[in-house]
Order: sequence, then C-alpha cells, then structure tokens
Amino acid sequence: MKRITIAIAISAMLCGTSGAPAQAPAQAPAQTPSQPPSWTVPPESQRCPSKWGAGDERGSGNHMKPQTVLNAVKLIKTGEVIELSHVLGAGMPFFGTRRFDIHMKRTFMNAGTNERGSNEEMVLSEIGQVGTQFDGFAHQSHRNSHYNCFKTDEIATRSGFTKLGIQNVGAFIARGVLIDVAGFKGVEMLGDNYEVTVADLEGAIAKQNISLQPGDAIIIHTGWGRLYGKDNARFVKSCPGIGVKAAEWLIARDPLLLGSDNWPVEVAPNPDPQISLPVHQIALVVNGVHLLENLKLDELVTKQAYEFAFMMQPLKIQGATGSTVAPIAVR
Ligand code: UVW
Repeated sequence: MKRITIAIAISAMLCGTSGAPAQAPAQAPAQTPSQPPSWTVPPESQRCPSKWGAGDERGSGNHMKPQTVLNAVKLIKTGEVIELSHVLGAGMPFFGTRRFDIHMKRTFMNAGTNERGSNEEMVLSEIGQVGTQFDGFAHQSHRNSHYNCFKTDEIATRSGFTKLGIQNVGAFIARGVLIDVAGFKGVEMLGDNYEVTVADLEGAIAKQNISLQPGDAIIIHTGWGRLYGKDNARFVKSCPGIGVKAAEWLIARDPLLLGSDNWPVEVAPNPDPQISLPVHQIALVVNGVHLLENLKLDELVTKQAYEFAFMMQPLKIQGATGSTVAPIAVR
C-alpha cells in the first residue's frame, strides 16, 4: 500500500495534480525590444514568385547548364583534386541533438564453397544535416512558408517533403571561388563571433585579384574549420561568418551557392540578439540560394587555390532537407 502511495505521489509530481503531462517551466516574458530588429523577412508579395518562376524548386541550382560545366572544366589545368569535406564519424561537431552512429553488421559467411565473407553497416543519423553538408530549401522556412512560398503544411509528410526535396538538386559542376577573409585580415582564424563585412569580402577579392561571376560556388574561409574535430564545443558554440549585409551583397552577385568552413555559413549568434540565423532565411527562403556548411578548406587556402572547378552531387534522398556531401575542387 505504501509503495502504491509513493508511486501515485511521484506520478502526480510528474504529471501535475490534474493528471495532465508536466508542463515546461514558464519562460520569463519576452522583454519589449527597445528598437526594431535589424532585419525582417520580406513579405511573400515581395519574394514570390521567385526570379526563377512560380513553382520553381531549384532556385540557384538553375545556374547549372551545359555551358556552366564547360566553363568550369576550362579551369582544370593540372588535374589536381582537392577534397573539401571532413570525414563522417563520431568525432564530428554536432549542432544541437544531431548525431551520427555507425553500427557494423560484422562478417557473415555466405553459402558456397568459396566462403565469401560480407560486412556492412547501419548508420543512424540526420544524414542531411551532419558533417560537410548541403542545405536544400525544405530545410528552412519563415513560419509556414518556404522558398517560392511553398507551404510547410502542404509539402511536409512523415516520409519526406513532396516539394523542394534534395533529390531535385542534381549535380553541380561550376566555377568555384575561394574568398579567404581570414587571410585578408592577416589571421589564421577570425574571432569567435566576428561578422564578416562587405569591406572584408571586397578587400579579399581585390587582394586575390579575382572577380565574382553569376553562377559561382562562392566559398568563404574564416579559419573556424581549424577547430573542427579538435575543439567541437567551441566550434558549435558560436562562429565567425557573414552577416545580413555581406549575405545580401553576395547574393546580389547571383551565386550558385554560398559555402564556408563554419557550421551555418553565417556569423552565430547574430550580433542582433533579436534574430536567429537570418542568413539561412535570406539565402534559402527569400532568394533560393543553397548553403554549404562545414567545409574543409585548409588545403585550398594553403595552396592559394582561389579559382577552380567545383564539383558536388548531393545524395538523392527522396524528400530530404539536405545532404551530407563530399565536394571537390579540381584545377
Ligand atoms: C540549422 O538548422 C541551424 O542548421 P545548419 O546550420 O546545419 O543548417
């Protein structure tokens, strides 16, 4: 009897006296901001249909044309291949509760006199959003509204997105450019929440004697990747990167994608505490420009490879929000 009473008491503590599930502790009421946020999502009337047309799902991926490939291939002079991805494994830094668990299904012997042994693995992971990763347009929204005003509640199902899925993206073979902002600033790594400015981008581009062209895969080196796999707690706690102004400046150059060696491409947290990862919305929701995160840029930077053929094929996962990828630079 005593045991039953204790059990009832514990369950009452967990569920509340009404038997309802325990509520999260009430949050402190949001303080009235003293000034408006530094950026707000433009209304649908201003961003839809996208410049690629009503119903378009490819956004900046529309840059991929045969001529884009031919232009990129012209940049290959020696056949040198530089890998831009980190190895997938338990030692990766993870954003939030993301994980990557690999379980080996160890050797089993097949029937037959040749005694053929087989091995394989089971991977449990947010496979679209871990490691070096490519963001599709289903990944982010403004409230219920995605790129080109597709509505979350109309396209999201238990088995994937019926629109904007990563399988639609296709292969990227395009001109890649590296903008070495850390190098321009004379440091190995920008500060923990340094916001890359338009002047930084312009300065680095001028120093490197390159120019941006529509359809480029634009890759920004912050140096933050030096922490990847070495100090993962610091890597994901914050990061230097582009802010709203630099993102808008880059997107006005009409890129194929924006990539970086940090986890969200953009500065985090945003210097304006009222807004959360605004560059994710500016790129993915408002303009339909893809993001490429957690790039491994050390070799590209050391070799001062500022212009190259960029190649990448996202995994063709039906209805997924993104893809772990292994892009390469070839020159
Ligand atoms: C977020 O959703 C913040 O993740 P990522 O930076 O991986 O796009």
